[in-house]
Amino acid sequence: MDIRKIIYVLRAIGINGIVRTLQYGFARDRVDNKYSKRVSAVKRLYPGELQSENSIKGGIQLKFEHSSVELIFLSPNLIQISWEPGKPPFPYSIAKSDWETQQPLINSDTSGHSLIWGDFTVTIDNTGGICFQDFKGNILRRDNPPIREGDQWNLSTILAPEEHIYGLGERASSLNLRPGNYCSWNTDPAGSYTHGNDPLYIGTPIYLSLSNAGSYLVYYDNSFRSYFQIGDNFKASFTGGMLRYYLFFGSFEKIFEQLAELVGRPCMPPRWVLGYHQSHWGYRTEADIREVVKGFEEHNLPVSAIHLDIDYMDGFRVFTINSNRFPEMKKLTSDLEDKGIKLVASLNPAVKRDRKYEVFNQGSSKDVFCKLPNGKILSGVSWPGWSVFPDFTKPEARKWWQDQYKSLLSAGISGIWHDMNEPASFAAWGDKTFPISTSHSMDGRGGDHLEAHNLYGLLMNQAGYEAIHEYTPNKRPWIFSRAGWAGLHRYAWNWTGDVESTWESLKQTIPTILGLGLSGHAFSGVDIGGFSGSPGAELYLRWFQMATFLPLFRTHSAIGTKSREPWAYGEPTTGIIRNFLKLRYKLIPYLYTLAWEAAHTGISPIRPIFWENPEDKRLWDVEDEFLLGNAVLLAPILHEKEYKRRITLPRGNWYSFWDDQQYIGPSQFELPVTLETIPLFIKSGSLLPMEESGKICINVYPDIVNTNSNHIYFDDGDGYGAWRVDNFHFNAKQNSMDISWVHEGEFPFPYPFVTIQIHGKQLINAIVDGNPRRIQGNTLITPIFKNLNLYFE
Ligand code: MIG
Repeated sequence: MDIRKIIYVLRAIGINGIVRTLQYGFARDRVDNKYSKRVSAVKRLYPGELQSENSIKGGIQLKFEHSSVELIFLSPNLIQISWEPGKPPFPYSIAKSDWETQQPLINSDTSGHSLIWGDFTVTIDNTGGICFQDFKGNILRRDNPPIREGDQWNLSTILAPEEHIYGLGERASSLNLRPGNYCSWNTDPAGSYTHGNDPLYIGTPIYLSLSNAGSYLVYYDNSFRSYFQIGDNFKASFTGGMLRYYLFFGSFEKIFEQLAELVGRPCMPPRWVLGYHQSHWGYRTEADIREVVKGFEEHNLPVSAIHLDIDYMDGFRVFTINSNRFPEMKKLTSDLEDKGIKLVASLNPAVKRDRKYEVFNQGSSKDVFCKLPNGKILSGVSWPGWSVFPDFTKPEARKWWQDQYKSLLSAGISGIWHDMNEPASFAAWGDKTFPISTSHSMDGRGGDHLEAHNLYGLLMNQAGYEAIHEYTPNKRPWIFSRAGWAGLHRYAWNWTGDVESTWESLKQTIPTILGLGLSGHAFSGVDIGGFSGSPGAELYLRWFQMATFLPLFRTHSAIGTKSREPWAYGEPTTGIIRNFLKLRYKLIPYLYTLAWEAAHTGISPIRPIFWENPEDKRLWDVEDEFLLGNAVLLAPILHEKEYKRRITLPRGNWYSFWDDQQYIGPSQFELPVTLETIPLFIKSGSLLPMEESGKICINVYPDIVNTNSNHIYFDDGDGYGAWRVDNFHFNAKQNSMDISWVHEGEFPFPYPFVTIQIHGKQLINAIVDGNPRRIQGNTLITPIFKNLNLYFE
């Protein structure tokens, strides 16, 4: 621990807190020494001799001397493989189990069995090695026979020399995870981290492989602590459970749609969430909050949400509100609501061990807290001091926890922030979480912390989501969470936690968020300016400019750091930030459409640029750019005093957002930049809807080679009422362009007129549904139409 970290910890938890972290360290070690299974030397067991084979629904089951395996096609693009022995995973992450499997074609010969359905073939040989191929015979993946060592499963997958690996949840690593060693064990790095720290808060064992043969995705449905060594081979080790994994094949779209079907789709957020959020661990009172709001008003800056960090509580007692600091929370939330600002409140799973505290007493009498093997309630250390923790793997505990949200929701809190749910318990050394031997219900079937740990955050989010759904049924729940697992996005967004306030961490944000998206976590964000320090004006500005294009757009910072509101740095920073804030708000129709798409497809709005053309290898390692949906490519500025940067564009024609200059891809070039902007490109053939002062402008970027379809989604912004999707079909030529417009859904088009703005061409004439219409420069204002014919110079 460096001195800064010690000061941070002292400041945050005080001397008594530090003593408790020592006590907890001893207590945890004592418990684990007493109850943990002692493993003596174990044999490495290969599957051994093949003994029998059976055909089962959707596939085949093979029994070997030491293990058995089932291979099941759930769909033509999805295969489930389960090696036993070992406990089957409790299906917390799984949203769909009733797949309409068909019987694949099975070819058997003396060397093994091949299963064929659709475009994919799986072959298992008589030693338990498995090979996955597409219809052209390309080998997508090859698994050696898995090895069993005691309770542990080891699987080694042979990688092609050029193969790239992406995902594995939240990683402070390069975008391509190869080579590298990673662990899946949700971990609070305690106050700050940067490039190279592993594991972090979300260790989802999902990755995408990209090689000359194509790509596939794998989900290891095993929540036990696991290790991944990526070198010549991909070696995965799971410390318990059966070895169950799912493999997804096909185009990226197909892969991610199937993943979303298996682990569930992200939830559609309310529209306000896409605005700007202001947070600081240090806003302590109602007066602080009102002051911040006033700052936004005085500086003419828009804001949609203010966050309450743990100081709003009464002595960090979860689900309480400190009545000295917030005497009238309800009045505060409704005053802010009048200004279009929501309050979001932070929650931790730790419940203070305090006999005068209702939540603790109730939870104790309902028997919802985690216990040790001797039946005693587990005590850990968190903000409130000695604390107990709900066992979210117990249905009664989830239900009880769910009931607690009522008070916050009825005080008008609109969004919930779940923190410390890795779960974290402060310890002076060792693993800052529960003892491994902690017993968990696992919905009645029992398990220890080795199995339940990684699921803890997911299940806390489930309880929270269901609470909001129940108590405010006309609102869409919005939670964002620090920890999670596969399926997290059914309930919550996430943010990347306590990143350092350094240029290095700014740069790290892009691969981290891209990796989260490729692991099925569609909506993420980062503390703008970093969490743990006080960035200078330029770093804050560059961070802000990048985050303008991320789903969660929030400034947040640690206690004791300098106050960091968008006006904190004075001019020219505030003015530039104001422009980016305004741009963000203009882009909300586009962002909202992407959120709606993600809620249907599971595909993150934030994608690596290789998404555009996976065959172009020059794109495979690009980790300083990203795509926002299909239309927008960002190349943020990630270095101090950088006034030109190298741009890589995928194939296609790209327009600079700022000046409509056209660039043809695939290409690489240097682009001069200023402090005022970051490079931003729009793909030809796209439309970019932008809203301002109740008016909508549809920016049209013609593509004279291909026809293109684009759409925009609208609804009321919250709840579950009517919606509409406006589909625009583009057919552009050198000198003209036709746009046809049809819509689905009942929600009325929310604007009386649309402005059509043409980019990259000189407009000379426009015909709307057969009638000429006046143009002004490259702009045309018209009511809704069916057909628009545009003529260019
Ligand atoms: O142990 O609630 O990541 O965003 O400000 C620190 C205080 C607890 C960690 C979160 C951070 C939050 C802080 N929390």
